[in-house]
Amino acid sequence: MPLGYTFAMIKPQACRKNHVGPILAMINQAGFRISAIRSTKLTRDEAEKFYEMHRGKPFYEGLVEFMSSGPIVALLLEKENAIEDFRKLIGNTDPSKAEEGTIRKMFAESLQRNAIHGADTPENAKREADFFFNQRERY
Ligand code: 3AN
Repeated sequence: MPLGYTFAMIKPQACRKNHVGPILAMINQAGFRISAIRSTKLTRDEAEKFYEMHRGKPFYEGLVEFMSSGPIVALLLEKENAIEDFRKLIGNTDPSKAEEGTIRKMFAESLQRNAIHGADTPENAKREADFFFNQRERY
């Protein structure tokens, strides 16, 4: 299903604050079907690998630390035009710039603790989905 899916991840601070339920409801209301879902805690190594493309950036160390600090919820989401529509639903990386009604506007605390991740290209969506889910976990 080319371009018909995206990968998303609810970040540790949003899980800790019990925002998983409301965020999943917003995702469903926006027309996404949950094709795979798993709650897990990333090891430091896994977080480093997941954010490999940001290695060397000033925020990389803090990001890896934060993303391995508690449970996350990994999601494979199906919808037409999923990547672009999901990026619209979550809003700007920086919550102070995110539009009203977006997930980050509602649940993010800061640029780092911004509640949710959404893949930005088809290549990354595939890489990230394969990182978390095998074929038997996708429905
Ligand atoms: P997005 O998640 O919106 O695609 P990316 O891919 O640029 O944003 O960054 C990945 C993650 O790194 C962001 N979700 C955020 O948690 C963190 N991040 C990005 N830029 C910064 C920054 N300047 N300071 C702290 N954390 C950042």
